[in-house]
Amino acid sequence: MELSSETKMEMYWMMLLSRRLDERAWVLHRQGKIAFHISGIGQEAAQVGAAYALRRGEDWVTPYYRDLAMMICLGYTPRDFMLALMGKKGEPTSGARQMPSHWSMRKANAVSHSAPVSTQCPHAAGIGLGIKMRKEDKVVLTSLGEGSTSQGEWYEAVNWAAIHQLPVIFLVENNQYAISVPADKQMAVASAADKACGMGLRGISVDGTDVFSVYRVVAEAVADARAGKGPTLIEALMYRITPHSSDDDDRTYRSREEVDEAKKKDPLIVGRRSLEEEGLIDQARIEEMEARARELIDEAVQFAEKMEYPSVEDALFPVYAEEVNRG
Ligand SMILES: Cc1ncc(C[n+]2csc(CCOP(=O)(O)OP(=O)(O)O)c2C)c(N)n1
Ligand SMILES: [Mg+2]
Repeated sequence: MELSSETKMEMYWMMLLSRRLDERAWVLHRQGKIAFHISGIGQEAAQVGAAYALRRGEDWVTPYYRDLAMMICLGYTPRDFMLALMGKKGEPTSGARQMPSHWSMRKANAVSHSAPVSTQCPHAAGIGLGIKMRKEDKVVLTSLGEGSTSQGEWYEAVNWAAIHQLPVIFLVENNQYAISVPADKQMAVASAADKACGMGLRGISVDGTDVFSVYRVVAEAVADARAGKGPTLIEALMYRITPHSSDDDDRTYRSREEVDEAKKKDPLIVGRRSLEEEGLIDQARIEEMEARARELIDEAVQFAEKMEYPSVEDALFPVYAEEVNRG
């Protein structure tokens, strides 16, 4: 489970690339080039840490809309993201029919989710049951926000996974808010992980701004799941640095001081600090990464801008079973 220096650097790169992509989405929105963006800024460490604890491409994921960094780790590209934001032809998750950030990717075993929050959790429990019945050496990870742990679907999924000891990891990305509602108005317990004790599974809370801590905790849960020890609930604590979405004005419900304070624990700062302490990263290396990210993102934006919109006929795909192998 020890990470090599190379892998640690790669994880940092994944966080950096996702951050810059996400920031570009905000710019494109303010330029009037895209209609909507929902951001994962501040949540990259949890997503990258979790993704690296999986056998990517073999294990299953049912992610949620903030998981850009997780998807990047699974092979989603800057071009894919830009095509989705602009609703252009060739968008790989749904042929540009889903909202942006409603990910899925067949080659990565990443299952599409729909707009009602937590509905990806029963999907994960079902996939977990399938894995168990087929005796496959796989796990499934689902992610959601802390507000979404108020949903009935979530309780049903966790309860089911615990009863049947399914290989499921429930990753709660606790970013302190559900749109404008703070976490203490969503739950009476101090931590979403505390909810586990009422349902008979392990519940662990971890610093979700530290990519390597999240990796360790999720890797352990994955090892348990593979060993037949059933599901784990993991709460990764972080802060939603941006407004809920490009349609939200967070100044109406939280102070700038609060946001500025949280930014001190930005996952990119935390990650950089630990790599610096190990002597793995310096300013020159960071600048190199920044330049590479800018180049990739500029290219992706240009590619998507030039791409046409899907044709009317494309709306029929994949309505009929004979078409499902396309793409
Ligand atoms: C069932 C359902 N109710 C309400 C909404 C509207 N909605 C979209 S995101 C969201 C907040 C979810 O908060 P949380 O689970 O903490 O995730 P976060 O957005 O903070 O990452 C809400 C209420 C929805 N999509 N689905
Ligand atoms: Mg939240």
